[in-house]
Amino acid sequence: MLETTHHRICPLCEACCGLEIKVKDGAVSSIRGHAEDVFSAGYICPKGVALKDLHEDPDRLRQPLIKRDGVFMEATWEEAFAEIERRLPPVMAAHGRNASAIVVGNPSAHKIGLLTYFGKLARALGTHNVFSASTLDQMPKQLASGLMFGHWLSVALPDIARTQYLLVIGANPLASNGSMWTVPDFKGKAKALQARGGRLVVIDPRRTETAAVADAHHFIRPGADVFLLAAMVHTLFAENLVRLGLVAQWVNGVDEVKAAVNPFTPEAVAERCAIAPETIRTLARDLANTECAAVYARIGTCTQSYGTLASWLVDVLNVLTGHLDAPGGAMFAKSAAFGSNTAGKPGIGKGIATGRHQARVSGAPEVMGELPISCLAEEIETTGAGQIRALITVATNPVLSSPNGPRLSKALDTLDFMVSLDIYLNETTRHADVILPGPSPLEDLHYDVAFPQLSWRNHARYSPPVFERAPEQPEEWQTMLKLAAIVQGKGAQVDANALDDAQFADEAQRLFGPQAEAILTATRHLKGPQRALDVALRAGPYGDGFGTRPDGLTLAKVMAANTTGGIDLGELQPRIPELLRTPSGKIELAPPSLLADLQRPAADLNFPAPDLVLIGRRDVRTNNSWMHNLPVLAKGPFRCTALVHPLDASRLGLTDGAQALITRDTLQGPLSLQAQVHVSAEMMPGVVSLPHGWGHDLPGTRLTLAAQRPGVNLNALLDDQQRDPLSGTSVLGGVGVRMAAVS
Ligand SMILES: Nc1nc2c(c(=O)[nH]1)N[C@H]1C(S)=C(S)[C@@H](COP(=O)(O)OP(=O)(O)OC[C@H]3O[C@@H](n4cnc5c(=O)[nH]c(N)nc54)[C@H](O)[C@@H]3O)O[C@H]1N2
Ligand SMILES: Nc1nc2c(c(=O)[nH]1)N[C@H]1C(S)=C(S)[C@@H](COP(=O)(O)OP(=O)(O)OC[C@H]3O[C@@H](n4cnc5c(=O)[nH]c(N)nc54)[C@H](O)[C@@H]3O)O[C@H]1N2
Ligand code: SF4
Ligand SMILES: [Mo]
Repeated sequence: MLETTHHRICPLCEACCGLEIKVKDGAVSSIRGHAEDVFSAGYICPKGVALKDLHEDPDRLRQPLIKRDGVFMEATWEEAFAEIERRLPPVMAAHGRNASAIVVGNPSAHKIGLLTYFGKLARALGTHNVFSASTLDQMPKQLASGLMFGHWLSVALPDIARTQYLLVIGANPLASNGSMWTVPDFKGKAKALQARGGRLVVIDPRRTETAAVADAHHFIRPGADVFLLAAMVHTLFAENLVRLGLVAQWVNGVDEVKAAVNPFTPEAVAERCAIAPETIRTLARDLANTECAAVYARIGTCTQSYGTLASWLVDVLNVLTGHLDAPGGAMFAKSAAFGSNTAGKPGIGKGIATGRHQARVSGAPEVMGELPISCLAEEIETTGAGQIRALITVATNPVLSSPNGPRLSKALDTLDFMVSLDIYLNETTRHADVILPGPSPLEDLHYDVAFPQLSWRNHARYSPPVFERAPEQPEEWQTMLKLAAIVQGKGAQVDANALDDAQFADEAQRLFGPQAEAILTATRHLKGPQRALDVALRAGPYGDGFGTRPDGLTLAKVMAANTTGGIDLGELQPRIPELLRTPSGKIELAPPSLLADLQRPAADLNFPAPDLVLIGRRDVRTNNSWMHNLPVLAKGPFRCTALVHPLDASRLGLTDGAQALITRDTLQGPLSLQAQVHVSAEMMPGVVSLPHGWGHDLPGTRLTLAAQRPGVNLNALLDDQQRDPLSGTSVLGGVGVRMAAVS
């Protein structure tokens, strides 16, 4: 048979690379980067190639599973929905809406169906118990950005194409391919930056792959970023380096920031960060004195006790050095569709609110409509009104991805009912009563809803499915709508398409009023996320306005550009003041809640360093917990190793390749796991690095290959009670541990 060529955006990580996929005899014959892609220009990493393995993985679920007497049996879709209808609504009827909970995980950010329909399911449940991987990840950045700029998704990112100085803190884009910053081929772009005389500087407790290509790298004591950043801000004021630049007339709160960082002199923080005062000053001066410069920080600065403060201070530095919203500085993308910061009145808004309700057991405040995922186990365990008894998980594996996974695992077994939308029977979904699989990514259409809002360059790219779905396999948005209908008492028999049509007609009426009729007519040939996408593109900032701007974008135009690599919408453009949605219409440099929270690090300045602390790590051939079952990624050296500096190895009697016990002491007694040691001068002395997402040796899963080299679960050692109090984000690094050789 003839070989056919397909162009597909990779849905596996935030880089959103355009791929060229060849198909012969019904199977993938090759996957490579699509050289003509306007955004990624042919870049690909090994995970993109692994889409073939994912599509063909015999362990990937292709049919629903129902657990009967503790054993999973394959079932039809009709049987699965009937089982859910039989068991879920009664729990909610007996115990109230908050007795149900929903958790959504990382892959949902990459799926238009899951992302645009998740809200409908959550609203149908009507529960306060909404959790996501965001509170293991970027919530601090979103909270800080929301407080400063008025919208959760107005996140500034480096204009890498034009910058001359890039300071990267707690991120390793050479392994992760970038996060909260969609930047395929970071390495190529960093090299181009250096070739034009610019500099890349990295702050990380490990000499990472990114640090290795940087012009300078400084170790930092884990968890100490807030001190470094505050001292850099202090230096700007002390040395009269503050220049607000283009955004000057739109900034509130400069004097308040100056007063607030007063205690954080370079001398005061140096020991806490393990960075010399003169180095801190040089970092601040270089940032201020380079015309085009930006600070970018990521997960290493988020998943720590001062995550929101650190995320905020990053943009305080960008603002005070005149780099915010300036070409070559830290800018804002403007997406073609679903750009939440292009909606509504430009330049002013309601801002964001938190704490509209609280977690029942801990009292942790709601943030962005969610409660901290680390509260999930205690909310299931603790009896009383509002105790969680029924759970829906959507593309998430919190038994491995959340701190204190073993506790959560036990709690899940006590639920009255659990449904998982997932493509594997894994450490979390084994606890479900019903598992509903999504189609293979290659059977799904693709348009990135989230990442164009975080992209290094503006673009619009759509991919049709490469393969047809099996006739009985629903799209995931249909599954979500069905679940929503079941909990709303509309019955499992309801037709998802008809329901979607009715809901769309209502929404069009609400959003477009008198124009709604014309919009319904114009989109009559579409359904589901495709229809939502057409409306979003046409009503969006580059859209055709349903005919009022005939040259503008439509879904048809974006679809037609699929084979030629999508539509380029140009380099980042200044967006202030139009982007702002704060009530003042200004950038709030000094949000009161953040100034108040600075009391915590001020009190913590002289906290002594534990002898040894644990941090995490990513490898380019992994993706959190769920890609260890794919042959092309699983091969090669064992990756779940504990990296230890030679000085620590010798003082602790650890040898390369040998096993060691890593122990964290808790009030309830010691918690330990055993890992293979790799002695490496990459590490900062006193810091050990172990990746997360491993520990595939639990019973009852169906992950044949992953189970052969299971690794250990870092999160079995971490504490589910340690959070950044503002964002609810878990502390996943900088935790004091002991290490000893296993004899
Ligand atoms: N210690 C420590 N813990 C961490 C981190 C860390 O750095 N250190 N990182 C944290 C971060 S940043 C994140 S984002 C979280 C991730 O946390 P999670 O989202 O809970 O974890 P993943 O491993 O990404 O699990 C994804 C799940 O989605 C399923 N899946 C994959 N594709 C699809 C699909 O198309 N449809 C459906 N329905 N399901 C699918 C997979 O089988 C898997 O069960 O982990 C966090 N945990
Ligand atoms: N290959 C691969 N790619 C991925 C993923 C994956 O699992 N594998 N996961 C995806 C997800 S969900 C996310 S959120 C992104 C994350 O993307 P990144 O933020 O780039 O993630 P990491 O590679 O973990 O880099 C974090 C760095 O922070 C350092 N660090 C740890 N603690 C501290 C600290 O206290 N301070 C400072 N300054 N640094 C610290 C670590 O040594 C590490 O080098 O990656 C995404 N991409
Ligand atoms: S970097 Fe790799 S995993 Fe990420 S989008 Fe590109 S090919 Fe896919
Ligand atoms: Mo993440």
